Amino acid sequence: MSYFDEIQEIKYEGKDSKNVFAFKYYDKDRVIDGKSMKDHLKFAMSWWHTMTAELGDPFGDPTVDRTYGEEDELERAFKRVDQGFNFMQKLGIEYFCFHDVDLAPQGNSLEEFKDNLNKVTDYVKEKMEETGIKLLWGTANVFSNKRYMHGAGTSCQADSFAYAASQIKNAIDATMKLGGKGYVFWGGREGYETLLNTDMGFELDNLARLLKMAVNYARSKGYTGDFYIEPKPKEPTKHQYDFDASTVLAFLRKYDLMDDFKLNIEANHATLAGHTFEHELAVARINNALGSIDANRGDELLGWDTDQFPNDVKTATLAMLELIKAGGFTNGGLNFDAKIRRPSFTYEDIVLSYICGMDTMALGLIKAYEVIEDGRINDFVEDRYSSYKEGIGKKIVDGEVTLEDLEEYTLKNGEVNLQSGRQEYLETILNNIIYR
Ligand code: XUL
Ligand code: CO
Repeated sequence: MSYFDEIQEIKYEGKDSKNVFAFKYYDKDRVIDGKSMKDHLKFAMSWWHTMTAELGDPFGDPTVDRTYGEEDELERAFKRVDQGFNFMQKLGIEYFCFHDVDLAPQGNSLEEFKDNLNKVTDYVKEKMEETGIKLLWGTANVFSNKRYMHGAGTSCQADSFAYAASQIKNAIDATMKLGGKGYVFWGGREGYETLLNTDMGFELDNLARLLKMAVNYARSKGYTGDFYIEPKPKEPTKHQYDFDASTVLAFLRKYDLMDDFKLNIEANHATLAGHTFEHELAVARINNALGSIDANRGDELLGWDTDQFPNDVKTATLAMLELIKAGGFTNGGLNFDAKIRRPSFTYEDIVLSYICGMDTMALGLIKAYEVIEDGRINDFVEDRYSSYKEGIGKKIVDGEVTLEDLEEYTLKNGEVNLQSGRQEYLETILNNIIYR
């Protein structure tokens, strides 16, 4: 098997093309509102599901060959780098993201792992210089190994905390070495199964201690990028501490971490928390904390993380509207932390999934700007709150009235003259724009 070698460069051919190996909407240099599509979207490849995951599930063995023709694990890691850059170049993807364990084999000790990570990142750096491809963010996998069965930063065992801290230190070093402007904490096992054995307050204090150590370390080495927390409500633990955007923001505020952290919002993590993708993005945005986006969706009939590629244009449009309202990405980007289905085990399937995912987000971006240009939805929202622009409403906003003043006002004003929320009108406009 030749992995991604046989796949041609994927080009933009426009919406009438029937070539599945072409973009229909993602025209990377097309300028929208003063910025190219590629700079709006900042697509990033995830190393794990794209280059490493073998598609096993709790009931079945792996279905895909990820050996890259190499028995030796370190050699395999180097081949994977070749193929990863090959893949990104063919798709025109300018960024990638990784967990430490996706890049390099863990060997038999922390020392061996560190050494392997150094060797592989030396090679990755060479490839980055050769191709111009950049690192979006790095992270440490402190959830898969059994030493993290009770958590990493929230483990009841200090040695697990210390091991995780060491891995995080090395992953921060790797991120900085590769010029990354983001470092992600997804709390893989930071949660609990039962309160009968859990001191929740102490575990959260410890998680904050770990995050502070990471910030102090990175800043002392000159790191100027962002740290992100990626909220998720459940899986693998029954109750993940980073449940959703609001929960994470409350945690960051309690422990005084807001200056260094933003959120990395993942579509399906929102769904699992009982929210929409756009809700989570909006919560992040209104708190000035929208950092980066994990685009993969779930399946609303399933209660777990399927990590599928986005293919729903309406969801993508609403998500892109939030991103635009937030002022776009600064250090962040849009990564596909997403995988193909277990029976889709060929390398062609991976390429097709990325093309569809990138086109979905690109069309979402185009449609979001059409919604803005159309103006009717925005005008309606402006008008909906217009009673706060003058009279008693303005006095409320300006803090000029008390409860007594408002009683006096209401006694004179009488019953409220209610206005319709007009959801049907707004949904009609949205459909008209998306499906035209
Ligand atoms: C797991 C998940 C992770 C993070 C990075 O649900 O989303 O892959 O994106 O650790
Ligand atoms: Co994710």
